[in-house]
Amino acid sequence: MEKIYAFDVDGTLTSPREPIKPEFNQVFLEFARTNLVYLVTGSDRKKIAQQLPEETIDACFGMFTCSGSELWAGERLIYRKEHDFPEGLLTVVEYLIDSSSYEYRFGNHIEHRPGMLNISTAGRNATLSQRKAYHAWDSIHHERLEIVDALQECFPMYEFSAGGEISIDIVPKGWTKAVAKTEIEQRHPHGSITFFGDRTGHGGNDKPLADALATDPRHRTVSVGSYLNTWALLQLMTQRLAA
Ligand code: M1P
Repeated sequence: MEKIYAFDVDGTLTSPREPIKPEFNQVFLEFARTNLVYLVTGSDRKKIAQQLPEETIDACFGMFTCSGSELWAGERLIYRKEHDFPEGLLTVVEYLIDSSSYEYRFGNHIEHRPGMLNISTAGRNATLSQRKAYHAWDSIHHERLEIVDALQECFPMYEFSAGGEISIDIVPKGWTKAVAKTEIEQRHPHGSITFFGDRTGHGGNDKPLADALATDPRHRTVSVGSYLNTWALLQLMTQRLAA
């Protein structure tokens, strides 16, 4: 059976929004060159290119961005799905951002991406230290999970998930990372998929893919705590595959 490996990026190959560590990149690049690897991220291509070298993206068989609304092979766009989000949803999102009890706002609170919205009460213009401060606050106050649950109740035709450190991804129902399973299976009907993700729990944006993979015994999900876990596992797997 063809072995396929799929990796989330933020929190799984890198710290959220940070570049991959050069030493880990060497390990991952070698793994991607010798195995069939896909990336599956909520982020867009521009952001991932700030975090992974182009040669690493190129070494992967494909990269699903915007939660599976785009598929890239290196710099070639294979497909893109778009969606117009309704005014009503945007109004509620604006209200929730305005009424957040987090005391700082850094700008760029609603980002439109192909097939998805990314929203953040702190704002995407937060610097690395500002995003870490919000993330620490959110870990205590659980604002993002509360917003996810509230929006999910009001808008059942959409799916909401907390991805990286400061934001929430919004997609039309079914346009989650689970799309990657369907797309990979179409391209590799006899493949077994092993997916590495850090947000596989309640409200996390890796959960829909992990849940979809769990319906088929050929596939499995490895939940990691950070890129350091992924790094250690890849080193172990590389040694085993070589033995
Ligand atoms: O890939 C995980 C998430 O990474 C970013 O999240 P944040 O800015 O909150 O750390 C975003 O690009 C988000 O869309 C993505 O899901």
